[in-house]
Amino acid sequence: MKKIVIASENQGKIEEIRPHLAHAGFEVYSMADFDVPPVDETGTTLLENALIKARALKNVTNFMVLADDSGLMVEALGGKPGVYSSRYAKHGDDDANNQKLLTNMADKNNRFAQFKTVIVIIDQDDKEYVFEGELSGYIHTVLEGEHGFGYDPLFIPVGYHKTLASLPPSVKTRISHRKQALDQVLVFLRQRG
Ligand code: ITT
Repeated sequence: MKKIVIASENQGKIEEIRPHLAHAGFEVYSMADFDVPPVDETGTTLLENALIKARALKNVTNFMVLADDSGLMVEALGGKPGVYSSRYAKHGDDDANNQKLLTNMADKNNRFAQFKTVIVIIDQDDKEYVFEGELSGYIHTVLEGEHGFGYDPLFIPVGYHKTLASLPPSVKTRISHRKQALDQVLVFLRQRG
């Protein structure tokens, strides 16, 4: 069976990616199955950070690897938290990040934002491939919903009236930034056979 490793420690992210790869016929592993030295995400773009994570994992396995770097770009905040989305608040957990975002958006009328995902695949021949996806929406004024992870309780996708965390998970599965990028990954993997 073909094998692939997801270069992530974010369980929410892994659970969104894993079923699609499994469905495509892969035996799916994550970084936790390997002994990977701590990775510093020192890049200034999502692509740089996805490459850093993918290459660090590729150093310790011959399997194909997949890394996802994502961020929330908020227009009224000049694109922040952006590439620093996971470390926006000092303590960097989801609750602290969401509270900081709410505080910084308190006086903002323009609530437009985009989730962006860059996925990097490194194959068995060390060739690197890049895929991107995005989802446009608005930052809500209160936290709402229990599904998903990260900024999902604050993000209302364009065309909807509830946050991603309040909508049925099947909606995020269908429309998310990650799914847009993954759809391209799946076509790529299918074509390679
Ligand atoms: P890995 O690097 O181990 O994959 P991470 O959580 O650090 O995990 P990122 O560097 O890509 O992942 O940081 C993305 C940040 O944006 C992080 O705070 C996430 O919670 C948030 N985020 C990413 N995708 C999201 C999504 O689909 N919905 C809500 N928040 C998301």
